[in-house]
Amino acid sequence: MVVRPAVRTVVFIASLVFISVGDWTLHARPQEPHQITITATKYQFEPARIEVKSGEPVVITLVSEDGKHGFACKGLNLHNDPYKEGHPGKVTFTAGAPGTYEFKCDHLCGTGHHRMKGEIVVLP
Ligand SMILES: [Cu+2]
Repeated sequence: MVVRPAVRTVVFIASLVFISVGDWTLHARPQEPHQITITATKYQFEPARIEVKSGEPVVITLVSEDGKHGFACKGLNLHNDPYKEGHPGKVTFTAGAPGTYEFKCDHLCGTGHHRMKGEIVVLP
């Protein structure tokens, strides 16, 4: 069987397009967010230290076990309205520049409120 040069060229180009589109769809998939749950109790966060990678999407679910608590991380410009038992909060962000950023409870929750701190470590 003789394949004409024009047909060979069309098949070759179609193969390149097929390979390119396949490669593009592989890389176009959105990255699954790094899911982290932080539990707040009087007067601590658990875990109090979390690590994320620079550039990765992150979802932090904030769970309270004993009343209203807050969450704020000024260095990463994160804030969540007070959350309470059965009504978790959620903070979504993409980790920026590597570093260590303090977060704290920003809802006055009792005498030990000032101790409710933690840190988000953004790794390179
Ligand atoms: Cu508090």
